[in-house]
Amino acid sequence: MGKCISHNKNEKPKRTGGSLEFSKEVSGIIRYNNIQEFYDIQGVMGRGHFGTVKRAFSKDKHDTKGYAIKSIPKNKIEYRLDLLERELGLLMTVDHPNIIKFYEVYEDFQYIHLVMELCTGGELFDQLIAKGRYTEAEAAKILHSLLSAVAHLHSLEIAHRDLKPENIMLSTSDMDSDIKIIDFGLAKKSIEEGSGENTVLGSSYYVAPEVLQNKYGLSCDIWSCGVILFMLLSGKPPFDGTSDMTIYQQILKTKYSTSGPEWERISDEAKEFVELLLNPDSKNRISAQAALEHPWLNKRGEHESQKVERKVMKRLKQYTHANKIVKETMSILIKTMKQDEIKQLNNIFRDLDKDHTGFISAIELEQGLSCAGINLEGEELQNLLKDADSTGKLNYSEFLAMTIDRKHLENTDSLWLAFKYFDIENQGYITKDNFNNALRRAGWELTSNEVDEMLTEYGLENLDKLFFEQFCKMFQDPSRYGKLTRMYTDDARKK
Ligand code: PIT
Repeated sequence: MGKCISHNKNEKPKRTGGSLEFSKEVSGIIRYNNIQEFYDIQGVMGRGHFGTVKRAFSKDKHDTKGYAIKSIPKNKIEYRLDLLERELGLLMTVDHPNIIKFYEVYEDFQYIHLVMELCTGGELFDQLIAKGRYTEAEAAKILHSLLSAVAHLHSLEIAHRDLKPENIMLSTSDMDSDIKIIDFGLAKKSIEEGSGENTVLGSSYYVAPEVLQNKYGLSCDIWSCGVILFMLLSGKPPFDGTSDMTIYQQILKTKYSTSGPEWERISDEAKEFVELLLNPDSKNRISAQAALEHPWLNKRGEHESQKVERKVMKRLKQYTHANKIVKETMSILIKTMKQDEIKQLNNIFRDLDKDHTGFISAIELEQGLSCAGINLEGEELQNLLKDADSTGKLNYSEFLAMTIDRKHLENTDSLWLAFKYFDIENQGYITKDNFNNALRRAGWELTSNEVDEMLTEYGLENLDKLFFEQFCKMFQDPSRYGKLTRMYTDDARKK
């Protein structure tokens, strides 16, 4: 650290010298290509910790989804590389419908660019100012999403430490848009409860009293959720003042009131919930997991997941019969899907995740399937989870890959993007090596015999080049897709 960074624009990019020295884990994912070749970067959407966030579109015209790119000037972070590394590491770890999705990272001479999911609805903060206050049902919906994201973070022992309406984005500009937590610049893994960090973090209104006293843990996020809820319901902060100092004094007194005129029409259940979140005793404050069981959150109203559940669960069952190329292609395709297409799946995911960890266990999956009238035999269920990953649980991205509508596999525009992912050298065709490498990148271990076997299924046994047309045929002939892939999985199971 403290290394000199060259800003000489004529110098050719190289991995050492001008580049920052990240740990192995993080440096493995950094791309040193010119980001402008891949993205058309447009206007500024916001400013966060170090750097600006701009809206961007992929240069691939088949990918119309849109992205948010946060560009951090390297000269601002050279002394705090550890912080950026921590932020990247955390963004790579988390995986939840209400947490901003992180796609890739580029480094050039002047900047580190983080490519992230695009939220087009702006900050919850701006909406709060425009609206003044929310109905209980609207506030309950926001708190439910917020707390399920926090429960996921806390299950990974990650504290966000800077939850505030400025760091909560609305996914779309729809009235009932879901929320996404952003900005992991202050987030930290494994802070011991009550240990503190010798720094006062976060914005003054939302800071927990124990943070000011420098002995805090994960539960400081719950306090911030309490302040946010207080503001959503009443339009006012619980602890106010004319300066940071006077606000801190109020917070340390931990006295607030839910009895002013703003609270007259608010239910007792809501007030009780606010009090549970704003418990001054951080050790006994309600956990995110327990808060999600609070009856007030049922006020958010019924969503539509029941109707689609059976269809989604059927797709999940079908997934066990798909081969690895199909599976990997589906996981590539979810990257390019727009938020409105996956909104229902988000609800179903949260419904299935009964213990609110952001992972679906074998028991939760079995219960979900049987509620939808689908019975999976023990072995089939185990296979489904084994495919997902080694932990025996499904995470959010895996769940999406398994349940997206198969119609995406029939759409040539989507398939083109997947094809390009396999064709990493941009040759216009895919070789067996490309397949193998792409599958390995995604964590599938296949021998060259197994790849041959898979290609034989499609009548492509003597292939050394697979062109786009043939690639599409692999997905677009459902009779063959069904029968042949089943043969393959049966075979594989015998091994
Ligand atoms: C926006 C719009 C959008 C995403 C973001 C901001 C993301 C910001 C962000 C900043 C971080 C971080 C994660 C996400 O760790 O679609 O205005 O520092």
